Formats: sequence, C-alpha cells, structure tokens
Amino acid sequence: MISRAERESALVRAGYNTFLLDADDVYIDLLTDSGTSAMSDRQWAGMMMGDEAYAGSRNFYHLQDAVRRFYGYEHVIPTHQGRGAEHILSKILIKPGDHVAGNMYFTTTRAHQELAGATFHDVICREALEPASEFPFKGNVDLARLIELVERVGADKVPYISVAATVNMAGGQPISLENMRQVREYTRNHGIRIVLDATRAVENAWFIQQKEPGQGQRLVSEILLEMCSLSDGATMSGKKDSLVNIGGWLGLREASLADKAKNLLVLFEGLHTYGGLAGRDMEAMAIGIEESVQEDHIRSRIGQVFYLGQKLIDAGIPIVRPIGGHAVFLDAAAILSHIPREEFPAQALAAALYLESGIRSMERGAVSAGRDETGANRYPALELVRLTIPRRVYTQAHMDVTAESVIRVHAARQEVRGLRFEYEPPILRFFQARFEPVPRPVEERPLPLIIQGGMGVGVSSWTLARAVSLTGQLGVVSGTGLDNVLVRRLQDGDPDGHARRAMSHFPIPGVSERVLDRYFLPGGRAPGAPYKSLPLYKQKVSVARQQITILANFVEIWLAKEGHDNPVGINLLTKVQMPNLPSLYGAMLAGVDYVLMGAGIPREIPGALDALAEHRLARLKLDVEGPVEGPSGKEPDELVFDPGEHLAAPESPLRRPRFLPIVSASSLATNLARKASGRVDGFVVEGPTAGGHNAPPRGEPRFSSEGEPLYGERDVVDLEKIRELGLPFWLAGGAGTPDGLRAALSAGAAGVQVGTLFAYCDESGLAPELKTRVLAGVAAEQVRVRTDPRASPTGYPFKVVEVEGLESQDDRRVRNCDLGYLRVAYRTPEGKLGYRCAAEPVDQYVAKGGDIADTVGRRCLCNALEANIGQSQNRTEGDELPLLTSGDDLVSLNAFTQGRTHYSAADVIAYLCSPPAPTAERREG
Ligand code: P61
Repeated sequence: MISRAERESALVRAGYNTFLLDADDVYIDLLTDSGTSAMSDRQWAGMMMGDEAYAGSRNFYHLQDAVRRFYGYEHVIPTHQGRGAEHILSKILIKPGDHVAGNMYFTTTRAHQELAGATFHDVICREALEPASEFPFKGNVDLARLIELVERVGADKVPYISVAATVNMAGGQPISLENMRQVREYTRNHGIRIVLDATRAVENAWFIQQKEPGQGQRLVSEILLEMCSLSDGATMSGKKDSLVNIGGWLGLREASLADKAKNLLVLFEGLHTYGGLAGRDMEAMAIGIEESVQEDHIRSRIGQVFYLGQKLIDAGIPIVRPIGGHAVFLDAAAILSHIPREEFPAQALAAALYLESGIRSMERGAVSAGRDETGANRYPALELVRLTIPRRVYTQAHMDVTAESVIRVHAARQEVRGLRFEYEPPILRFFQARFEPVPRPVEERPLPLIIQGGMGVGVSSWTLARAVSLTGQLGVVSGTGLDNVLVRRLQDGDPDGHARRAMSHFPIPGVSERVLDRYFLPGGRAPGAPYKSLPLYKQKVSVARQQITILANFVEIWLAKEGHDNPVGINLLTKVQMPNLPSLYGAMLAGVDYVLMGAGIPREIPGALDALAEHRLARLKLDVEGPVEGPSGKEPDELVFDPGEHLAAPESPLRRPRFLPIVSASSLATNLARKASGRVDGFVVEGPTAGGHNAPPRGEPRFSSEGEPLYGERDVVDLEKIRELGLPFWLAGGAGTPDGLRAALSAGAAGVQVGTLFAYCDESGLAPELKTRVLAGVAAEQVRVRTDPRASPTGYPFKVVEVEGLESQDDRRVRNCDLGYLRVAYRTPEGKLGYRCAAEPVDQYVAKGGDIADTVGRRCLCNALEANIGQSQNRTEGDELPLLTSGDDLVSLNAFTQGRTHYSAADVIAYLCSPPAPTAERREG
C-alpha cells in the first residue's frame, strides 16, 4: 500500500472523488461490485470458446438460453452493460411528459428516463428512508403512493413501473414476492407495464428465501423465475449477479416491443445477436448466470457482506439496517453529523476512509442524487457511503481490515471536514466531479502546539510550510524577499511547474502573464548568465512592481495551502517596511490564516489587516533617518497601499488572518496588546537564543571576549506579565526539544515556535548541499553558532553558523546592493527621500550621509540568504556566497538526528511531541 503522504496527494489529484483515484493507489477496492467480481475457471474456459462471428454467434444462443431458463424472458437483447439496456428501453417506452414510478431511483436508470422525457417518482416504502429501521423488505413499493401518483397523472401517462430488486440506493434492500404480486395486480388492472431491474435479482431472491414467510423451502432459482414472471421485461447489468466483467441484456415478453428495441440496438449497441459484446463475453455471461443461482455461492457471497456489516454494528458504527446484499452502507449523515448536507458528508467520509487506509468506497448521497429540474441540489433522505464487496475476490481478512479502518475513521470523525465542488459536470456528476475541502474558519480550530518559524529568505518555503500544516501544526512561509525568489525560480525554469500552477489562480488579471513573459525561461538560464533582478523597493513603486510582490506572496501561500484546509501562516519583518503591505495583501488573497511579525514593533499592522481584508486602502508610517529632519509641520512620511489599484471589483471580503507579533520583552507585548491599531491574537515570545536577528541586550552593551553580545537577567522575558495579558503565546528560541515544549506548556504557553530543527529538514528551502554539510558538521560536533553584532545591516545582532569547510560571505565580497530589502529611507539635504544600506558600497553609503563606522563588518544579507537557497547571483568576480543563520540549539541537533543524514518535517513534529523518556524508577517498575 502507498504511504499516507502519497494517499494524501493521490486524493488531492483525484479532487476528493474516489471515482477519480487510480486503481494502483487503492489498497482494498470497495468502490463497486460491478464488473469487479472474479470469473470462475468455467467462465474463463468459456472465454476461450468465443465465436466471434458478426452475426448469429453460437455464444448468443447460449446466452439467450440461459436468460430464458433462469429469468424467463422470451426475447433477449444483448447490450454492452446495464445502461445500454436502460437507454433502449427508455426510448421505446417513454414519451415526453410521461411519468415513471419506481422503488427509489438509480443514477443511470433515472438519467435515461429523464433523457427520454419522463419524470421519475419515488414510490418506495417509508421504512427505506430510515437507516436504522430493521424492516426486512425495505425495497417494497408503497402501494398507496403508487396509486396516488397514477390517479393524479393518469395511467396513460405512466408507461411502466420501474421495480428494482434489490434496491441499490436504499442499501441493497430486497423487495418481497408478496409486494411484487400486489404491484402486478394493481398495474395489470390499469394497463401499466412493470420493468424489473434484475441487476441483483438473484440476491433479492436469496433474501426472499431467507426472510419471506413460506419461501424457505424453495430454491433461489425458483424464486428468481417467479419474480421475473411478475414483470413484463427487465434490464440487466450482468456485471453484478452474473459475475462478468462486462455485459448486460434487455429481456422482453412482447415481440412487437422486442422488434422496436432491436431496431434501436443496431444504432446504439450493435447487431441484435451481439449488442456491443464479443462472443466470448456472452459465453462468460451465460455461464455466470448459471453459477449465480447456486445456493452455496449466493450464501457465501451475502454471508461475507453480512460478516463485515455485523462487525461494524458490533462496534457501534451507524450503518443501514438490515445489512444489504451487495454492500454495507455507512450512514454518513449520522457519522458526520457536524457536516451540513450542503458540504456532502458522504463524499467527505469516502475521502477520509481512503486517506486513513487506502480503502476505496463510493458516495451514495446528495452528490449522486444530482440536481432537480430547477437546478437545486437534491438532498435524498439517505446520505450513505457504500462499501461494496466484489464477488469471489476478497477474504474475511480484508473485511477485518476494512472494519478496523472504518472504526478508526469513526473515532476521529470530528477531524473530517466538509467538501465543496471545484468542478461539477452537468449529468451523472458524481463520476467526474472534483471537490476541495471547505475551508474551516481559523477561529474554529484549535491553536497549534507547534509553530514552524518563518525563516527567510525562502528557507521557510511553501514546501516546508505545507508539510508542517499537513501534520496539523502551523506551517509558516517566510514572506521576506519572495518577489525576487519567485522571479529567480521562473528564471530557473520552474522545473515542476508549481509556481506557474499557483500563478494561474492569481485573481488580478494579466499579472501572471506579464511576469511569465518577462522572467520565465523554459529551460532555465544559460550557463553563467546572471539572474535578472527586480527594481528595488522604494516608498512609491509602480503598480506593476507592487503586483509582482502581491503575486509572489500569493503564490507561496497558495502552494502551501494547496489540497488541504489546515492553517498556514506568513512571517514578515516589520523593519523591511516597504514591501509589507503588498506582501500581506497577496498572502491574504491566497487565504493566509496567520500573520507573524517581529524585527520591530508592528503596531500598525493589525489595523492594516482589517483594511486589507475589506480591500480598503492601508497605510503605514515610513521610518526615515536623518541627517536632515523633515520640514516641520509636514505630514509624516507614509507607505500607502490601495487594493483598488489592483482589483477593481473584488468579489467578497478576505478573511482577516490572526496576528501574532513576535516580541522579546513583556513590555513590548503589553504595548502591542493595548496600543496596536487593531486586534492582536497572541504572541510569539522570542529569547536571544533564537536564530536570525535577535533583540540587542538591554542596558549598557557588554561583549564576550569573542565579541558576542552578552545577555543577562534583564533579557529574560517576564512570562508572568505575558500571561496577564490573557492572550495565547508561544515560546521561541531554544524551545525545540520535547522538554522545551513541555516546559513551555507548563509555563502557560500554547506551545512553541521552532525554527532551526525545520531549517535542515527535507522540505525546507535551504540548498541541499548546505543541509548535508551542516548536518555532517553537527554529527562531527564541528559547528558553532556565533552571535555577530555587526553582520546585519539592520544593526540587530545576527546569528551566524560556522561550519568546517563552509565558505561564507566575508569582507572580501565586492559590495553591490541590487536586492535592497534592508535599505532604509533617509532624507536628503534637498528634503527628498533617499535609500541606503550599510552593506552597500562604502563610498555610496557615505555619499548618502551614512556614517562610515556603520559599514564595518556588514554583510549583504539579501544576496547571502538568496545564495542559501540555491539562488546565488552569478557575478564576474564569482557567485554570491551563503551566510547561514540558526538558533543556538543547532549544536544540540544530534539529540534529534541521532546519526540520520536527513529527516522530514513530520519527523520534527513527532520528535517534539514525543513522550518523556522513562525515568530510572519507571523503567524498573
Ligand atoms: C454500481 F456509481 N451499478 O452499483 P451498468 N441498475 C442497477 C445498478 O446497480 C447498475 C445499473 C443499473 C453500478 C455501476 C455504477 O452511479 C453509478 O452495467 C441497480 O453499470 O451500466 C449499476 O448498470 C447500470 C456505479 C452505475 C455508479 C452507476 O456500482
């Protein structure tokens, strides 16, 4: 069987529709008993005796004999399968405006009746609509309903009654002989024909033998003949009772009708002596008919269905009672009572069962029922999932596995979410429809225990965030620098097509096309060719430039959320101010659930999120450095973002994500909780051992002998004060161990934020060779994480990983500022805004009024971090070198990796959630 992760993606590929799964991705296939039974040795021998004459094949006569003998119809018209017979029958009997009554609809049967112009009326007995009712003949016609209909529309408008035995959609439920006799008597008096759907009539006959008074001594074959004698004709799908992979027939008593049928047959199926079948197929069906009525066969067949059903009943699973002939039907409406009918509980249950165990079942509820003539969804009384047992294929052990799987899904039923259509075909929609999960509002979800930290640039990629979110914890995408990450990905050929797939869903017209036009290189860049970069961000940029930022954030979140409905977050740096509003808007267009922001005080962000959710203009104050003060009395400099410039007529408001500022002090949390421009939903509380940028130590700066900033008592966050704010919080920085998680929880936190462990996992965006090198360094205890007070142009301490043999960016780099995310605005002597970065060429920085002392030891983080994810810029003086950052806990990664050379995000989650190691006493006990 394929793994859970593979089943997950198979299910997404199949649009949550079990009909669209590849059979190779299925473990136990209970989709249907139609054409899936195993043929016997006798049938296979018959296959070898195919007489493939175009006309008058010997095998046709064998089939005709078998049908006459066991079903009693004089005229036998072969069809390729059941619906072929339904098609012909509907066409010869129905006139537009007619009414057909039946003991519950069947999908193809009703579709052909409607296609011919009739309206179908369900006249099944009321007991059939009650899954728990033990009534033994739930397939019975409710005569009162039938009479009422005939009197209302007139007998001349009712060409025939469609009587099914057993009734598939009711749960494989039989009709009694007595009821059939009553229907016969009534219709005879009114000149109305009865057409039997004989598809599973043998199984019906067995139920009559078992349950109907006075029938216990008769053979199944005798009962079958009597049932058929109470009808004027029958449609048959040989793929069920008759044990063949393909084939069917139409049986009639009246020669004139049979002639009409044969006339149409040559048009739609084939000549009347083969009707769409090969001679060998007719031979196999003739033999299958004979085998199907053998008492031993039918007893063991229905006995196997009963075995599975009884196991489920014993486990308290709501199923249709009594257990039917060909399948066990789960009562999805009862099992998933938390999912409204509009969200198709049976479809969702079938998908959940596949995900759990690779078992394929079939929806038999509102999706199967389709829409009525007004276009509204039909909501049938029964909302079922069918576990259909092919004949002579599976063993009781398969039934045991199936029962156990259903029991597990039932136990975790609260986890199952509703579905909505992504594609809905106009007829028999259930076969080819595609679905997607109905997004569950983030407010209704439990808070995550683990937040995967947003590590930029591109380390917390969509692949990482998606992998984490799929486990039910919070995956977070880093939004920093995503626009250049996207255009570089496109210039590298977007090998798997992921970026282009997401781009095709971008709601702002024309943008994706324009970006593809300019940046997409189908085979990647020519060897040695540098990347084309984007124009640098400024206070005001063109609409087109903003749209690339919106697009890039949309793409990353869209991909992280694809195919599941678990929450995903985005992390942005407050300090990287200028692209933040378009980034947030892009992420929100893709439905981002959480926004996390640190590196500064994001006081204005909550209000901006409220505005963006309503597609309203949002503003942030732009920080502007000296040397020249702005003219006094002048409005403060602002960043303004107007969604209206991009989406003229948005369809509906966007979901306002939860906002979690990242803070390093309780005073900051208090300030944000009280003074932010809108709702703050919680905090990530980050200590100085976390990776990336850290807060500087409080008070007079002190340094170790190696020049690292020293943190002291004053830098320890007062958790008591945080708790008092009454908002959930997560601890970050050195919390990435099972003990760290437990300690956080006992300190009142909702969980932890973990970065470093995830940075080196298979799904992270870090270049594979860097992961390998660092993990080898960790195993050899040859890594060091140094807090560098100078490396970052922001002036915040920045953690740098040092590994034996890893070449990193250093002072020898020829300075060049062509990405510019860390540029800050300053005012020129002329009062204009300019932009500078302490890592840009020194003379330029000084020319812009910068202090030369600020440039010392500064690294170009933009280019180095791009290099970290394999998007190193190619320069004449050599490729840009990486600069790795990690939390202090990198050095203790061994406790987790234990010699592994690679691991997955799910491994990290499993490790963090692992129970405490047993203590000495407990081990002895
Ligand atoms: C089945 F999802 N049954 O049960 P054909 N009458 C009856 C049938 O059960 C039946 C046909 C006529 C299938 C296959 C199937 O919505 C679906 O040989 C009582 O399939 O043409 C077929 O016979 C039609 C599955 C049909 C469906 C329609 O699995």
